[in-house]
Amino acid sequence: MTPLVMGVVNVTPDSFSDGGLFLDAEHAIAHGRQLLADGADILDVGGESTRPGATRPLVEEELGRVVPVIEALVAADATVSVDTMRAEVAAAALAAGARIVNDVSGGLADPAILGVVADADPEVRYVAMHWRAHSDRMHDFTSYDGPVAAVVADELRARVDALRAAGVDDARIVLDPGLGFAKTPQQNWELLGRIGLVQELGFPVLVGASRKRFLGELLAAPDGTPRPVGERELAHAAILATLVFHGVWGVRVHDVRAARDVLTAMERLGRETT
Ligand code: PMM
Repeated sequence: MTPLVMGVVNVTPDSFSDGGLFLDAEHAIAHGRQLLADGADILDVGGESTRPGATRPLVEEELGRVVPVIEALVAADATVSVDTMRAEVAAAALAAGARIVNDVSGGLADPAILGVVADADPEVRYVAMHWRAHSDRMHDFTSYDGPVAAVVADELRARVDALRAAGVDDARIVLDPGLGFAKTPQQNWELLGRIGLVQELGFPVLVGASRKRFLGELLAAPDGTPRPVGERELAHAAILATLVFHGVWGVRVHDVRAARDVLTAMERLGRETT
């Protein structure tokens, strides 16, 4: 089965413009429309950067960033997910037409988000990502008491327990190993190599490897300079192909066109090799 392609629409302040919120939203909407045209199945709209070291926006800032963009992309017939850790933002996003809550903290940052999901339309899905701490501190949490994939699976199982306790049906839950979140590059590779341990929990799995630092480090120049963000796509394509073989539910990517090319070629080849 071909995984769903989730395209990333970041609505964080645009360092190339001083046009303020309106221009940031306009850019994000245009970008989302482009990703739809490129073949995205889902658009993941986020107003908080979770890059390593990032500090958090105020809840009002996050709301002001994501809600207008979600409304516009829903109006363009997109299936929208909201990338947020906050209950208040999740509720506003669902009211604006989002169908998936993508919570990188798996409900740990703001446990009230689980109640928001439980009370939402039963078709609304929830992505619980593996997470240990906010981005400004996550590097202090890379110690795993055992093989990283096994510990991540255990900690995700605990998130499933919390979701069930909050009244969220299993059919609505998607799990994500959280590449790059409280993980060293080595741990990201181990997790990818043993993604089956996460899949064995019995839920659909989403994976976001696109443009992440561990790829920049893998492809670093001899002097150690990481490969620039825009030049990591071929390595990412190899990871996508592996994830297809593992049968993941979805992939979260920045370059939808490139991801779609990989999936299209694999589908075509698959028709000859059955
Ligand atoms: N990674 C980022 C943000 N949101 N959501 C999910 N479900 N999985 C991820 O791996 C994930 C995410 C950070 O990456 P970005 O800054 O490149 O968007």
